[in-house]
Amino acid sequence: MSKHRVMVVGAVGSGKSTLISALYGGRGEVKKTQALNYNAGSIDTPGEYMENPFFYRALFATSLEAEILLFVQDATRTQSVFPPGFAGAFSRRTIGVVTKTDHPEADPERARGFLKSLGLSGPVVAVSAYTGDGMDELKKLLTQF
Ligand SMILES: Nc1nc2c(ncn2[C@@H]2O[C@H](COP(=O)(O)OP(=O)(O)OP(=O)(O)O)[C@@H](O)[C@H]2O)c(=O)[nH]1
Ligand SMILES: [Mg+2]
Repeated sequence: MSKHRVMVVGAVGSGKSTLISALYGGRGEVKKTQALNYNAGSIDTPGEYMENPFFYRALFATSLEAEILLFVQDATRTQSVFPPGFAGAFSRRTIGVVTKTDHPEADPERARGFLKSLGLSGPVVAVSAYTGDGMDELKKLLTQF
């Protein structure tokens, strides 16, 4: 795994905590994230921090404690909560992650399209934390950075 600390940002219920659990090994069921959650390798953020501009300042401040930022887009969602160019405003390496590609209603290409307008410095990876699809690619990316 990456020696860098990874911060994960995205909408409520987009699969951030489940992704972190799949990357770093968590215990069983993931609960709703209520506050910034610091771990050795990761910083989990509540979806509300991305959905309410009141919290943007907290995201920017917290990002300074990470080296890589993951911007998560749920493949089942028909909308994006990210303002255009949002990732470009962070002085960190930024990667896009499409989640829940296993879901019957997933549209990974639509999700990729949303992430393209974010101004990411890195690539977009599509994954399923459930099936493990794409997870090796993401892990590899994180070790390369
Ligand atoms: N089908 C499918 N469902 C997933 C996947 N990853 C997460 N989910 C489901 O999506 C829901 C939300 O997952 P969380 O990981 O809690 O989402 P979150 O982004 O951390 O949400 P907040 O903490 O509220 O911001 C849960 O019911 C998960 O089981 C996946 O890869 N596939
Ligand atoms: Mg969470």
